[in-house]
Parts: sequence; C-alpha cells; structure tokens
Amino acid sequence: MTQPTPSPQELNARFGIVNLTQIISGPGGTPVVRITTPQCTGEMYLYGAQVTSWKPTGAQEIIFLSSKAVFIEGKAIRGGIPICFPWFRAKSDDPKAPAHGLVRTETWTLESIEQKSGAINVTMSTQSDADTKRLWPHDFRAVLQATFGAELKLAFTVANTGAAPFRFEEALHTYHTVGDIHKARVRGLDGVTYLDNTNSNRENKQSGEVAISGPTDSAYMNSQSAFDLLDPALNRRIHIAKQNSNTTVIWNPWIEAAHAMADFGDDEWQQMLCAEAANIMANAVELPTGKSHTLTVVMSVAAL
Ligand code: TA6
Repeated sequence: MTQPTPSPQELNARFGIVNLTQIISGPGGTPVVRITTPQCTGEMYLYGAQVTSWKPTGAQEIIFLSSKAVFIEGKAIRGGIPICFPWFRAKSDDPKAPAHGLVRTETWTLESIEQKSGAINVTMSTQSDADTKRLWPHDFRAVLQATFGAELKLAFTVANTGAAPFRFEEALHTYHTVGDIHKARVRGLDGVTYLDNTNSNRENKQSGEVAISGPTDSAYMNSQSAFDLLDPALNRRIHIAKQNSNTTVIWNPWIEAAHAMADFGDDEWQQMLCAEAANIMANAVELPTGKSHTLTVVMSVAAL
C-alpha cells in the first residue's frame, strides 16, 4: 500500500525553498506546491500531480482552471493538466472504470523540488498497487517532472516494472486559457488525419488552421509536430513542442456539454481550449518489461 501523505507543513519543511517554493494546504486540505520566481508563478497539486497554473512573468495565466473545479478524493480536478494513463477516455472493456485512467485521481508522492538555472523542477511519482491492479493488471511506476520557468516543461515517464510487456494510452490533457474561443486557432496540424469523436471517430483530414465553431473532440493521429495555439483576444501565441507523442487531441465541450458539467461554469467553454500531447488508439505505446517511455511537452508564450 502507498505510504500516507505527509502534511503540507511537513512537506514544506522538507522540500520548500525559501522565497521560491512553498507547499501549502489547498482546497479540501490537499497539498499544493506553489512556485513564485522572477521567471514565473505556478501551482501543482500532489493530487494527480496536476499542474493547475503557470503564469510566466509579463504574461497572463496560460492554464485554465474552472471556477467550479472541486477538490474531492476520487474526482478529477476540472482544468489544469490532468495526466491520463494507462487509458484515455472510457476504458474499452470496463465502462465503470474511471475515465482517463487511474493516476489523475491518486495522490502522488513528492520526490523533489530543485532549482535549475532560475527554473523550479518539481518531481512527483506514483506506482501500481493492489487497487490499480484490480483495474489494470500490470506493474508500473510513473514519474512527472514539471519545470516551471520562462517555459513550462513536462516530462511524463512510465516504467514497466512488471514481468510482462504492456500497452498503454497516455495524454497530458492540458486545459489552456484563451481570451475568446471563437477567435482562437490551432496552427500546425494542416493536412493531418484526425478522428472526430463527436461523429463516431470518423476520419477527416485537417485543412489549414483548426477553428472551433462547435463541440470539438479531435484526435490528430501520427502527428509528432509542434503546434501553436493562436489567441487574438489575448494577443498571444502559445507554442507547444512535444517529444515521443504521436497524437494531438483538441477539445472544447461547447455550450451544451459545458452546461451538463457541474464542475464547469456555463460560459467557461468560451475561455478554454484543450490541446493535448498524447499517445492514444492506434498510437498507443507498447512497453517491454524493464523499459520506460517519456513523453515530453515544452510550452512557451509570445506576442501574436
Ligand atoms: O480530451 C478530450 C476528452 O477525451 C473528451 O472526449 C472529453 O471526455 C474530455 O476529454 C473531458 O474528459 P473528462 O473526463 O476530464 O471530463
């Protein structure tokens, strides 16, 4: 069984860095790492190892967190960067299993907080146990390294610690803040084949920039390229580079689905867009025993 999580006070005494990082008690008492440096501010919960804020100095908040987000054991935080593993969306052979896998509703272990050339590197981990193996019969260790600076870098590593190979899906399910979804665009997916989950995963080919004009839930397959989230309303471009990710997912719930989510403000669909570095469906990862796989994302922001 996993060890009990130390109190925020104990964690702060062990890992806090004076004037730069604090571990405090967040909503519901869950510990959160708060970063404040000359380069940026940021927040990362031990619950789900979930980044919920990154604000580079001189820029507005990059990460969207719903004003209705709840912080209850077993419930995913609505917004931030949920970690989806070892499956994406519903579990194909068990509709009762939690959506997006096992780890975003677990409290992870805070391993370290380090300064690296002005940035703050936070490392958290989680691993399989009897509970996870009831739903997914494999042994794994997962580590998220989040580096908060003028850029935000995320490295999600999965290690196969068992005696048999396994296949997994994954996503860094990033909710981005946008000024106005009607004007936002995603550049860099032109010509890429995508599966439209609003239409039975019908296959399409992207033509030009992605515009959002209704419920959107598209998985761009076999796409390793970097892409840009263009936000005219906030006069900015968020550049998202990725490594070892073959799928890019673009999601906006739009009006009806937003109204149906209790942990999502009725109008918040206009100020967010999920742009996710993933490996899902045909792009799922086969991991031999004893091997590990790291998906990396680096985000930066510039004026349009
Ligand atoms: O990433 C897009 C998606 O898979 C959509 O299908 C929608 O389900 C969204 O994730 C939200 O999922 P969640 O479980 O966080 O409500």
